[in-house]
Amino acid sequence: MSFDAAKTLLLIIDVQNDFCPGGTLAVEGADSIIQPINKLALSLAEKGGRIAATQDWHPAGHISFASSHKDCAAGEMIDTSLVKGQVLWPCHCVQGTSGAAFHKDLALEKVSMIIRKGFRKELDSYSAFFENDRQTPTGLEGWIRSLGIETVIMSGLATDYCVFFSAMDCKKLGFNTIVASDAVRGVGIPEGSVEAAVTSMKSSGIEFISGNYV
Ligand code: VGL
Ligand code: ZN
Repeated sequence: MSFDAAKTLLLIIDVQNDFCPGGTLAVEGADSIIQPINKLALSLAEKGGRIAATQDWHPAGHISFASSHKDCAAGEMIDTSLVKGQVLWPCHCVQGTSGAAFHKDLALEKVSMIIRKGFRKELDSYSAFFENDRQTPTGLEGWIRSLGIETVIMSGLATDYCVFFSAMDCKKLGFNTIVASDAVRGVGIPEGSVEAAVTSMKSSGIEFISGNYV
């Protein structure tokens, strides 16, 4: 597969302390994706590509936190007024906290856009393109269209949530969509969700690559 690096965006999804070992919603092996992401970012930037990062950015008492609901535990699913089937999570990525900060080893120099999502108390956002009502845009689509981006490479956390929803939206929007397999990790809640996400991404025509491909 070939793509024009100058028309390619690397999207670094939610590489934040709360999703890394020691965080409140730690993804196993999350720290092992940082070097592959940094390498990709540096080589893509050298070839004229663009780099954007997302940050999960919730207000305290966010609707996706189990602690915001009476008698609910993390891992349960509820229906909210805006979203059917909202998974409840431990409190994570609260705006301005160290848990919401990027991992200290993530190379941010080449990042020219940071999209913060999930900042509305009553609405969660997994995808970097649309919030979980599946309608409210984050602005990423407009930004990359105005730059003439044709290909988006997905990296970061988590394969079965934010990476999955971002990649599926990206493909639906008509961009050539690639997941960098060695630069993503999943949470696996509920069990099997990573495998299910990979299967549906592949059957939607999303490509998977690994190694030194930029
Ligand atoms: C995410 C669960 C809750 C993610 C964000 O980044 O995949 N997962 N909030
Ligand atoms: Zn979140």
